[in-house]
Amino acid sequence: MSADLVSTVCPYCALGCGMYIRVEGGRAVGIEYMADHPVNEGALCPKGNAALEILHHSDRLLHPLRREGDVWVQISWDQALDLVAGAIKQALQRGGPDSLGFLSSSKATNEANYLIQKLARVLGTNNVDNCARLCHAPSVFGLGRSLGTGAMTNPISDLENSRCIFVIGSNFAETHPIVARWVMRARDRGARVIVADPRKTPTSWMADLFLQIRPGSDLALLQAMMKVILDQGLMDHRFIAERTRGFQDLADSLRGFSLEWASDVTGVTVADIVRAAREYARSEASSIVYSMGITQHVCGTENVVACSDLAMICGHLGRPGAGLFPLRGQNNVQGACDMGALPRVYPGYRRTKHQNSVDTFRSGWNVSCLPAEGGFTANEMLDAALEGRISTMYVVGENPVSSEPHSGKTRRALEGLDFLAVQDLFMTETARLADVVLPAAAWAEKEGSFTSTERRVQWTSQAVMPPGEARSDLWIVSEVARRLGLDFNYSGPQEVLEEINRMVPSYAGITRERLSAVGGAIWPCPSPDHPGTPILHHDGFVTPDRRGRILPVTYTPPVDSLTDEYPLQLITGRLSLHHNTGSMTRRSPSLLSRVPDLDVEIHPEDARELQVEDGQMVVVSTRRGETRAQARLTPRVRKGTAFMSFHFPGTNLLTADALDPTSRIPELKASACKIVRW
Ligand SMILES: Nc1nc2c(c(=O)[nH]1)N[C@H]1C(S)=C(S)[C@@H](COP(=O)(O)OP(=O)(O)OC[C@H]3O[C@@H](n4cnc5c(=O)[nH]c(N)nc54)[C@H](O)[C@@H]3O)O[C@H]1N2
Ligand SMILES: Nc1nc2c(c(=O)[nH]1)N[C@H]1C(S)=C(S)[C@@H](COP(=O)(O)OP(=O)(O)OC[C@H]3O[C@@H](n4cnc5c(=O)[nH]c(N)nc54)[C@H](O)[C@@H]3O)O[C@H]1N2
Ligand code: SF4
Ligand SMILES: [Mo]
Repeated sequence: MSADLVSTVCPYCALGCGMYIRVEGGRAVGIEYMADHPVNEGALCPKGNAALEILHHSDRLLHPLRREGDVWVQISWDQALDLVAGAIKQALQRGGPDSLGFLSSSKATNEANYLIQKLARVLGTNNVDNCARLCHAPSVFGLGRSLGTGAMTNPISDLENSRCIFVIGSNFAETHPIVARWVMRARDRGARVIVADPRKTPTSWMADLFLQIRPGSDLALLQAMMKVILDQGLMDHRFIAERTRGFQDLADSLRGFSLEWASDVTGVTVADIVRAAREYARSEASSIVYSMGITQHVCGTENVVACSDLAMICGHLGRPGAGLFPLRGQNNVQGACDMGALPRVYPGYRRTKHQNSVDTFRSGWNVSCLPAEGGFTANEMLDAALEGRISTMYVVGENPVSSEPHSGKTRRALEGLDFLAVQDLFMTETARLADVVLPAAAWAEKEGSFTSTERRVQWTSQAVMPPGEARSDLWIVSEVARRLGLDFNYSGPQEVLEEINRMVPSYAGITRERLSAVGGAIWPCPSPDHPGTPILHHDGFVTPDRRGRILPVTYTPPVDSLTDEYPLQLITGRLSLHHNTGSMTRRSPSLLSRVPDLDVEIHPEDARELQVEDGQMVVVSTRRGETRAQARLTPRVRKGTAFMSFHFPGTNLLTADALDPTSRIPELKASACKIVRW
C-alpha cells in the first residue's frame, strides 16, 4: 500500500465494508477497493462509492454557531463549549441531572459513544439513547430474552453456507447491498430464498418463494409456519430437548391455531405458508434475515421473539449457515449499543438496575455515585421535554426532527427546551432548532473504531483534516466534560479504547494493535490472543443456564387503524441511493441527481380510484399531518398500501408514534393515510 492510501470503513450502513481513501495534497481524491476485506472483498455499493462527496462539500459546518433570533452568529470554540457547559450546569442546578437528555450517535466512533454515555452518567443521569431505539431495539430485547444477547449470530459471509434463507422485512438488495452478493453465492450453491415483504423489492427478485404479506401481519405468518412445523413433526427434537426451555408453552399456544385465519390476516395463501415452513424447517442449515419490516411495529419485540422461536424449534442456530441475521442499520449502531449509549444498560449491556453494574463503573470511573434508575428512551425524552421535565438536550449525530415519528410533536418538544446543542456535519432540520451548533469531523477526518452488524470491530484512520474548525466528536465531548470539572483528559481515541478494553469484557482483547489488521476482530474477544467469535451460541446460549427460551407470542395488529377517511396503509422505508434522513446523501451530487425528490409509490388500481396519474403531485395526509410528494404508480406495492422513503423532510410528519410496549420502538411501518391530488 502506498503512503497516500488510508484504510477506512464506509460511513453509511452497518455492513462495515472496508475501503482505502486516496489522498493527494491533503484532499481525499478517490477510493481504492480493499480486495482482501472479509465482508465486501473490494466491492462497494453506490453510497459507498460516493462516500467522499460529502467530505469537501460546501454545506459542511465550519465553525461553532450560536442562534440569535433568526440569525446564526459564528462564535469561537471557547465560547461554544462554555455555552454548552454553562447550560448543562444550569439545568443541573435547576432541575437536577434527570432534566438533561443526551442523544448519542450511531454514526460516531465507539470511543465517542463511550464518552457521551459516560458524560451523561457521571453527571448523574441515564437519559442517554441512540437511534437503535428506532431500529433494532426489538432485537436487543427480543433476542436478549430468548438467546441472552441481541446481536447477529453469524457473520455475513456465512450466509453462503445456508441452504435456505428466509428474509422477512428486509430489503437488503437496496439497504445492505453487499449482503446480496453472499445470498447470490448461496443460491449458486443451491440455496432456496424466501422473501416476505408487502412490496416487490429488488430483494424479492431473488426469491424462489415470494410472500407479499400485508403490513404488520408477520406474527400471524410466523405463528402459522410454526404451526405447520409442529403439525408435520418437522421440529428438531434433540435441539429442543438439549438446548431450549419453554417448547411446551409454545405448542400449547398454537393448539387451536387456524392456518386459514393466518392466510386471511396475512394475505398469503395456506399453500405458500406451508411451502415456506417446510423449506425453512427441512433444509440442513437455514437462516433468517430480518430488519425494519418486522421491528418497526408495536409488536416489534414479539416479531423478533417469533423469529427466534422458529429458529430454535428447527435447530437452526449455532452452526455454519444456520443463524439469525438482524441486519443492523447505521455504520456504528452495534457499537453505540455495545458502548452503553442506551438508557437501561451500562457499557457491555450491564443493566442499570443491577447494583454490581453500578459498582463496577463507580470504581472503574473513580466516581462516588452513578445513577441506577433506568433513564428515558429517545421518544420518552421528547415526551418529557414536552412536559417540561427535560429542559436541556445535547444531540450528537442524529436528526430526530426528520427521523422520529410525528415530527410536529418532535419539533414542539425541541423548540420548548431551555437549551439545545446539536453536533453534526451539516445544518440539519434538527440543528436549525438548536441554540448552539457544533461542527463535527466526519469519519475520514478522525480516527477510531466502529462495530459492524456482525460484531466486527474495525479501526478507521484519519485521511484528511476536518474542514474549517470542525473537530472530532471525541474532542468536543471531552472539552464539554472538562468544563464541567470532569476528568476527561484522554490523549485521543486510543486511550479511550484502552479504557473500553478494561471496562467491557467482550471488548477486552480488541486492542488498537489487534485492529491494525484488515477486518479487525469480532467480539466476544475476551483477551488479546483470543481469535474472536464469529458464530455465537455454538455450544450454549448466553442465558444463565445456557438454554434458549422458546416463548409464546400473541398477534397484535397495527395501531393506526384504516378507516373510510384514511383507507390506505402507508409504509415508510428506504431507497438504495439515499441514507436515512438524507443529511448526507442529499448533499452527495451523484446520488441526489438520480433521486432528487420525495415520491410516494401507489398501486395503479388505487391510483385510478384516486384519479391520480404518474408524476402528479399529491398530498399525503394522516391523523398527524400532511406532506406533498410526487405520485409514482407501480404494481410493486400491494393494492391498499402506499410507500414513501423518509430520505426527504416531510415523511415523518405523517408517521404514527404508537410504541412497542417492550422496546419502545415506534410503528414507523404502518400509518393509515389518505392521498389526494394536489
Ligand atoms: N440505501 C440505504 N441503506 C440503508 C439505509 C438507508 O437509509 N438507505 N439505512 C440503514 C439503516 S439505519 C437501517 S435500520 C437499514 C434498514 O434496512 P431495511 O430494513 O432493509 O429497510 P426498510 O426499507 O426500512 O425496510 C425493509 C422492508 O420492510 C418492508 N416492510 C414494511 N412493512 C413490513 C411488514 O409489515 N412486514 C414485512 N415483512 N415487511 C415490511 C418494506 O417494504 C421494505 O422493503 O438499512 C440501512 N441501510
Ligand atoms: N418514517 C421512518 N422513519 C424512520 C425510519 C423508517 O424506516 N421510517 N427508520 C428509523 C431508523 S432505522 C433509524 S436508524 C433512524 C435514523 O435516524 P438518525 O440517526 O436521526 O438519521 P440520520 O439521517 O442517519 O442522521 C445522522 C446524522 O449524523 C450526522 N453525522 C454523520 N457522521 C457524523 C459524525 O461522525 N459525527 C457527528 N456528530 N454527526 C455525524 C449526519 O450528518 C446526520 O445528520 O431513522 C428512523 N426513522
Ligand atoms: S453496503 Fe453499506 S457499508 Fe458497504 S458500501 Fe454500501 S453503504 Fe457502505
Ligand atoms: Mo436504522
